[in-house]
Amino acid sequence: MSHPNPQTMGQQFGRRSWAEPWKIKMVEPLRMISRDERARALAEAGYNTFLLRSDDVYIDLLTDSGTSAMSDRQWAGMLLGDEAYAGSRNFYHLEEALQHYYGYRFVVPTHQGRGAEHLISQAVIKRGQWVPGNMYFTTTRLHQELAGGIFTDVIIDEAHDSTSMHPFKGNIDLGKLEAVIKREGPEKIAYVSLAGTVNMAGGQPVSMANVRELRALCDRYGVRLFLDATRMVENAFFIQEREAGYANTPIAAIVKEFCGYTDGAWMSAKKDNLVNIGGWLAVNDEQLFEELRNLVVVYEGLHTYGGLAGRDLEAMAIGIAESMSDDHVRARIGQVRYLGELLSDWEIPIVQPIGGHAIFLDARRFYPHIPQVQFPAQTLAAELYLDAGIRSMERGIASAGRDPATGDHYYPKLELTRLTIPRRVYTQAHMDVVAEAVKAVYDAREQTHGLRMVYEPKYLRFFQARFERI
Ligand code: P71
Repeated sequence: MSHPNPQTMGQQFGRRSWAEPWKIKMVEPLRMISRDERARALAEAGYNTFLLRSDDVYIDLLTDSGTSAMSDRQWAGMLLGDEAYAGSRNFYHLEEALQHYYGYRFVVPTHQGRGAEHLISQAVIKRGQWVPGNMYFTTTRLHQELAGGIFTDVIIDEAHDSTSMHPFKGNIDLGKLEAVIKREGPEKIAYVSLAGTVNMAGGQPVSMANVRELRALCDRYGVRLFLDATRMVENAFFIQEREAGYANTPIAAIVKEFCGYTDGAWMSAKKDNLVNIGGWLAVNDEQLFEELRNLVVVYEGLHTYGGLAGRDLEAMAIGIAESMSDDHVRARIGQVRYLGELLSDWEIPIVQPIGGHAIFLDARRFYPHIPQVQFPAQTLAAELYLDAGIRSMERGIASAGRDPATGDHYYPKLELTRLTIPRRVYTQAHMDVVAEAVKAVYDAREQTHGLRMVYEPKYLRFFQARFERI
């Protein structure tokens, strides 16, 4: 059969095609079960994608966390694991990589991001102190609250508007922050909690200008500034692309300059750093480091392994270097953008601009007839699974949880379903299959009803909550 106007996808988008800067050496077979089997699996999982078995999933876009493919070099590094209890050589390799690429002086490994969040929150927050941040992340805010802190959101207003095209929707509103500092007094501020490419805002970046001004503001009041570096490499890509003066600056140099304005960082290495498990905490203040190094032995393990095996530390050290490659980051974000552009060309409501690690479907606009208390984003995640075996994640009212003061739900402005792309795992053909499934679910939107929550656990309820169809 001949085609009237054959075009590659690149040509259809009006550009030369790009390809991933790697080739595949080992494959993992996928399994697709029937629609009836998916309906059964979904009901058994209480309409919660966290409760599905991964064997029942075809394309898994639940998260980019710990789901990356490691390189041949990382796998080779795993065999060089020095499993000594103390002083493993892999720790020193990790320490060197962190000092070299992120620029912090002192390093504490942890088993993953929330291990690091726990330690920094316990070490730095005094009961009743405020923690202003650029939107919240679930585990981050929970650890801040468990340490007695009061989180308050000081992100710019545009971040809460899924249609705003602001290029740096992750920025902190310095006016809002200064108002909190003045109202409470600087001694009541534990630290400013800044995240690169803000996850809950749709993977939206922070500009270099913003962190520079933030540093100046914090210095004026003697307030500390800590960074959630989980997706800071991806944030650097947006600075390179959008901020004047950075077009020819390598990703690695942008990351280092940005981190240089902060007093330290915590990290879920399961994202940017291309490992399946791992995290770290890094600070410049020696006294704080001593405290953290002491705390880590209580909760994670000795300060040279922090809950990880030597081989995990080695894979992380190598992953850090690989993650800083401009080609890698461009291909990674390019793939996310490819999927997003297809969906927005089909006028499917997604958060704009397209962020770094995921496409966020705007469930409010997708299902305008489903009220927020009937979990539109959770509903959309369930429908995508049912249609095509694609697993996504709710990032709306279920994730937001309840206000500890009133007991009522938090009602976040953003009611989103996240299609999160693992790094170096899926091909463009997988993205096409995903796009077509989203389109099919969108076309059937008017016949779709919401959900009611029938089981709600106390902490981070979205992981284990169960729902029924209304
Ligand atoms: C993501 C995750 C993993 C996750 C965590 C909680 C609920 C659902 C999914 C984890 C992050 C993150 C940021 C910005 C800290 C953590 C915790 N994200 N900061 O997006 O995105 O790290 O999972 O290694 O403990 O799917 P950890």
